[in-house]
Amino acid sequence: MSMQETGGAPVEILQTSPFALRSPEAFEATFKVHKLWEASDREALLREVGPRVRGIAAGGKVEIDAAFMDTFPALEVVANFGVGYDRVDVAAAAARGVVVTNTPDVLTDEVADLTLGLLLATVRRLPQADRFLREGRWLKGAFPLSASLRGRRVGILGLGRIGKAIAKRCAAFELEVVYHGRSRQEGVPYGYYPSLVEMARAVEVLIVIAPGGAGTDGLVGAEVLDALGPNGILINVARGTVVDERALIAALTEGRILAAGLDVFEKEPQVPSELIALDNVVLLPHVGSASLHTRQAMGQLLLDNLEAWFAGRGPLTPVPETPWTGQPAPVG
Ligand code: NAP
Ligand code: 8YV
Repeated sequence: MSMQETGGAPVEILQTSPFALRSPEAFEATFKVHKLWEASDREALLREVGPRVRGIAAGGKVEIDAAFMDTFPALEVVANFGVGYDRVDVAAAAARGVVVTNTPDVLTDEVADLTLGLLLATVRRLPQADRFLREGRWLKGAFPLSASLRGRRVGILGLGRIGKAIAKRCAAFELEVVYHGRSRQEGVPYGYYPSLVEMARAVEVLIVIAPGGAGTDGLVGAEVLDALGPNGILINVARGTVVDERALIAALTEGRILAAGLDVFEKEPQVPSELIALDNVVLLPHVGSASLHTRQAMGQLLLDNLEAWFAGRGPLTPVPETPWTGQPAPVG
């Protein structure tokens, strides 16, 4: 089914970066898709198609800010590839009557699985053990005994969809879970800490899975890391910006925390050389949701949002800052 405007022309979409789709052919048969990353002259492409673009399929590092949105006077919807939408200026979108959608739920279990894998890898030093074997060092002696997950309390910063899935997995590992967020949640079986520093003081593992953006910038800084303490393990699967990277490097280097497992970084894909040089960190290239199965499900949900919007049914998963008011989109 192609989305036709009056007069027979297909709805035009700007795609900012490549992402997984079960059927890219279906996407391109449904919409006229302009691929920003393939353009030899991006400015020229934007000048040419900007006035006709009604939807943006957003992913990768492109910031969808107010100035970028102004390139598209007919813009109705920004469909974000990912549940985190910190690269989209949702206030600017709301001010323009543009709806923003994201991809919640379809990646929750995948990211939670990865988080437990990263936690185990960090505490039991699995990548270091793998390197030890490959380098032939086992032939000369046993791998040094590691720290243990046993007896640790886990504090979750951000007990949302993914945070709850992580908490369930932690319970299966017989780990006590507590959480911090801006408010206490009714009906959850985990202890609540209104203060992040107090929670860090009470746990030996801190898992960060709150959204990025201005509200959480540098939330985990020196004070929180010092409260976590020399036996403490930090796991960040949220956004690099939530953790003060310089403070983290200092705490790891000086043994003020034990170890860290990081899937995200402040300026990814740039990772500070100081982190790479450390032996008490496990570093992953932002792979929380990165299985084919889950990335295709995310791509499908993005596409379903665009199709629903341009069929006049409204968005399937709008972000809270741009709720759908029930005004149908102009039917294409
Ligand atoms: P969610 O359901 O919206 O949960 C977010 C949680 O964070 C909520 O419990 C919220 O609780 C808390 N929170 C929000 N602002 C906060 C603040 N300023 N201080 C403390 N807590 C705060 O989102 P989700 O689906 O679980 O996803 C969470 C995030 O994970 C995404 O935004 C994304 O950045 C990241 N993520 C990373 C990967 C990866 O590949 N590594 C994959 C998927 C998602 P309160 O409202 O009570 O504060
Ligand atoms: C993706 C994510 O890696 O959903 C998110 O917020 O961080 C990940 O699932 C990313 O959005 C796509 O590059």
